[in-house]
Amino acid sequence: MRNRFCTIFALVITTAALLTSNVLADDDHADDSNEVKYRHSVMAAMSDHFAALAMVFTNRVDRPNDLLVHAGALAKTAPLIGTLFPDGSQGGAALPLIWEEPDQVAAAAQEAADATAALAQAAAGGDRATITKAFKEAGNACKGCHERYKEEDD
Ligand code: ASC
Repeated sequence: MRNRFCTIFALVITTAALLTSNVLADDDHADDSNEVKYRHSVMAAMSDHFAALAMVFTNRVDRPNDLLVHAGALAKTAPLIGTLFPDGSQGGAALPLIWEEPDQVAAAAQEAADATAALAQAAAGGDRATITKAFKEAGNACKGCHERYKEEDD
């Protein structure tokens, strides 16, 4: 029993170390704080689900059942956005303006949460026009916030 616990513990630690080193190796921001890295990881996860959902929806892959997976992941993750900018976590691609207008940021984060919830609901309903509209609105919620609060990509 004790041995098995040790094995599992070792696996968890090794996996965590591997993943962390992967993030560090990949990242332009190796010196960033863990809060900044975490913010980046969560945002990148959403970006990837958004991209995967688009591939499914436009039939670039024949995986109709995956639509719900990605829409659900977005709807589950987006409520974190409002928590990703605690005091002291300045840095990364986040512009300082975020910490100067927290109410506006909270409203924008809520908008993203609402838009992804609507997208998940649309995906569950299965109507293409409704999904298209919800997809665009979710994209606009991401984009609107990034335009005001995110450093431009190079
Ligand atoms: C993404 C991503 C963004 C937004 C934005 C939506 O998947 O990485 O920054 O969606 O492009 O318009």
